[in-house]
Amino acid sequence: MSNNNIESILLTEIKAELKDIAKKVINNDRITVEEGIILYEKGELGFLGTLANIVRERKHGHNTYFNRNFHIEPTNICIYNCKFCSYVRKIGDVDAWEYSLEQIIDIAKKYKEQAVTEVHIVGGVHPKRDLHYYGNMIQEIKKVLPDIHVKAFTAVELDFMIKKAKMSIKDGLIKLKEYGLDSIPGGGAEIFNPEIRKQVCDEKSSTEMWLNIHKTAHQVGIPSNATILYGHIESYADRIDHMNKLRDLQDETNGFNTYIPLKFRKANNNLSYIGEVSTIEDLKNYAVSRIFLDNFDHIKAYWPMIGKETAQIALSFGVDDIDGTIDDTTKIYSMAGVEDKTPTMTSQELVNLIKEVNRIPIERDTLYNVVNDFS
Ligand code: V47
Ligand code: SF4
Repeated sequence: MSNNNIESILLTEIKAELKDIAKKVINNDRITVEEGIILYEKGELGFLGTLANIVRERKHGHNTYFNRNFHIEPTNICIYNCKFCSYVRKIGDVDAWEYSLEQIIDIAKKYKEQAVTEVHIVGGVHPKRDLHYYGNMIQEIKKVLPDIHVKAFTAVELDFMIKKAKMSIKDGLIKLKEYGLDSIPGGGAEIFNPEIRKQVCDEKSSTEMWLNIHKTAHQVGIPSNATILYGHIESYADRIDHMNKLRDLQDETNGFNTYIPLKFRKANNNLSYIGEVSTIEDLKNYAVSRIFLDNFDHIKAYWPMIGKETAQIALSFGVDDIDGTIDDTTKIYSMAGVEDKTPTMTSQELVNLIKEVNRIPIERDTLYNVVNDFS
C-alpha cells in the first residue's frame, strides 16, 4: 500500500508514527504494545474510527450482531467488596436478594414460548453456594428450556464455587460442562495490572486466576468472553497491558468469542468521586480495542451499559455486536446509575437501531451462528 493510498483513505495529515501504525493496520499486521499506547495518546478520533472501521469491515462487512437473551441474577449477596460495585449486598441487608431454585425456574418458565437462545447467569459470590448448587440450577433451567445456551458465572464466581466443592479448576469446569454449562461470560476481568486491581478490587480472584480459568475452560471445550473495566483510575498503558494479556491467551487457545469494554458507571459505589469518562473516550476505547485485538472476531458494545445511541455510533468505531433483547432482567447497570432502569429491546427495535446507521442486522446465537439474517 503506497503512502498516497493511505492518505486518500485517511484524508488527513498525520504524524509519521501514526502513519506507520495506519500502514500496519491497513496491511493487516499486528500492532505493538507501544503503538497501542500511541493510538490512545495521539490518535485523533476520526483517524481511530477510520482505522477501526477498516478492521471491522474486513472481518464482518456491515454485518452487526445481536441475540435474543435474558439474564438471571441469582443473588446480589457477595463476600467481596469491589470499590466500583453498586450491586453488592450482605446477608440481611434490606435490598439483598437470593432467589430460591423455584424462583429461578419460574423466571425460566416465562421464556418457554419465546424464541430466546441464551440465558446469561451472573451474580454475587454467595458464601453458601457451591458448584453443585449451581450445576443443579443449570440442569433445572435446561429441563424448562432444553435448547437454551447457558452462558454463566464469571471466573470470580467459578473460582469460589469450584474451591468450595473442593475440586481442581479443571475438574470443576468439566463437571459444570456435564451439568450443562455452555460458555462463560467475560466479567471479573476488571483490570489486570496488579497495582490497579489491588486498589479497586483487592479481594477478588487475581489476574493469574482469571486468565487460568479462561485458559482451562478453553482447553476443556468451554468458550468464553472477555471484558475490561475502564474509565476509573487505570492508565492507557494499563488498558493496553490488559488487552495484550488477552491477545496472548487468544493466540494460544482461540477460545474467546468477543471482547466487551465495560465503562465504569459511578452511582452508588465507593469510586463515585472519580466521575465517568466522556462518550469521546468510549469511542476511542472501542476503536483502539478493535485495532489492537486482531485475533478477536468480535467487539461488543453492551447497550444497557453504554446506552442505545452510543452503541449505534460505536458501530462506526470498530464494534460489530450490541448484545441482546435483555428483557429487563439485569440490575447491574441500573444500580450503577444508567438512565435506562428497565433495559429491554424487542428484536425489531434492535433491527431498527442497526438499520438506522445503515448496517445489516444479523440475529446470532451465543457462538455467532446466524439465526436470522435481516439484510
Ligand atoms: O465484572 C460492576 C462490571 C461486570 C460496575 O460476557 C461495572 O457477554 C461498570 O461481565 N460500572 C459483570 N461496570 C458484567 C459482565 C458482562 C456484561 C455484559 C455482557 C457480558 C458478556 C458480560 O460488571 C463485572 C464488572 O466489571 N461492573 N460494577 C460499575 N459500577
Ligand atoms: Fe462481588 Fe462482583 Fe460486586 Fe465484586 S463486582 S463485589 S465480585 S458482585
